[in-house]
Amino acid sequence: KAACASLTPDYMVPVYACQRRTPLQHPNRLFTDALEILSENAEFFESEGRSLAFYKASSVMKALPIRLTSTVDLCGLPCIGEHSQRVIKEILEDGVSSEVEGVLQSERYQAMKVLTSIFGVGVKTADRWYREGIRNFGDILSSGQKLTKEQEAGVKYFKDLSSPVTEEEANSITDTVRKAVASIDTRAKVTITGGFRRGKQRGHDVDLLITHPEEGKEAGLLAQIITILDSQGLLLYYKTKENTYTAPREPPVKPHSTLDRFERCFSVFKLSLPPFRGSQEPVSLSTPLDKTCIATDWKAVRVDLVVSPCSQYAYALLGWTGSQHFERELRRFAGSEKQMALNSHALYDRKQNEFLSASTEEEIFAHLGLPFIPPHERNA
Ligand code: DCP
Ligand code: MG
Repeated sequence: KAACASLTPDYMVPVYACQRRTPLQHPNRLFTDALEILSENAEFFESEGRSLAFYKASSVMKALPIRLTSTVDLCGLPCIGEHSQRVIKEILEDGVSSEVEGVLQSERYQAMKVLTSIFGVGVKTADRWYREGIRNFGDILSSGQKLTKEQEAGVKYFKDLSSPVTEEEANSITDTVRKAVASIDTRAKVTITGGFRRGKQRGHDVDLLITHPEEGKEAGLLAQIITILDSQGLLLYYKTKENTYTAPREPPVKPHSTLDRFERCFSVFKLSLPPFRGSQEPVSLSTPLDKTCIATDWKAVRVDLVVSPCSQYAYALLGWTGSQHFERELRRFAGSEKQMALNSHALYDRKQNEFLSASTEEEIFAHLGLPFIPPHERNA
């Protein structure tokens, strides 16, 4: 087609996000931010299909190597539906999308954004609260809502938990957990996963994966780690979940299920901070004693600890590195293109009727017939 004449091979974008390289930085942020607001807003209305459609369009644009300057450049790109094209066209012409501006101004979006950002509050709860007239943080407290223990922690530490976790803070927490783990068993291993493994400099939490080179020796580790961290006064809140994954002898029932069954601890850490960070006044000889570095400051940080037996470690690592969309696409690709079922525990081949073992992420990509995509390029 004539309209596609300007396309170069650089523009060839494969359909599945797990088939393409998506770096953290890309030149089309203006468009992807807009599309992701529409995706998020659709999610707030529990329109999963619409939410996914906008996200898919955004994700394709994140993989483009150059900045989009004309709708002609959209030609030949997958997953960018009519609605997304309209939004992109408007941004190209006016610099902004009126639909996105409308969403950002809407009372519902603003309220849902705040409410869902509270630890322990999902879209369903936020929606119910919204319908009861709750709009902001203060409304929750004054309405006398019955909160879960998790939500209580979310409310109590809201300010800290809504400020991003820096890479430095994530590394400091990882070190602390490593020390605790090493004091129990020097062979046990702690790996940072989630956004930080993909090269993000900020995140909403710290995701740590724990394993042991000897199968079975990972059992019981988490309880001991928690005891140590708790005795050091480092856990402001925590809740554990037992491992409910039994040795795979039958194929996964729900191939698209995103929940894994590893032993896990959702927590809020008390992270010590160096005193007098940020905008506070520098210390000098005339600084009153009570304003010098006597008390160390601290910050609440969300930390997830996940324990995997070493036989499932590669799958756990792949599943916990994300991005969430990259994971969703890996599972969709496995199911639709390869007749396989993938989750964070295993890969099942429905044609051969067998589980495919892997000790590295590379082997999993190879099982799926995909080129290996390193963590830094999984920011789909
Ligand atoms: N994950 C998933 N499906 C979910 C939730 C999580 O596949 N429904 C996986 C992919 C995520 C990883 O777990 O990358 C960690 O989840 P986070 O919510 O912590 O996401 P990130 O670490 O990617 O982002 P953030 O920087 O916000 O923490
Ligand atoms: Mg994370």
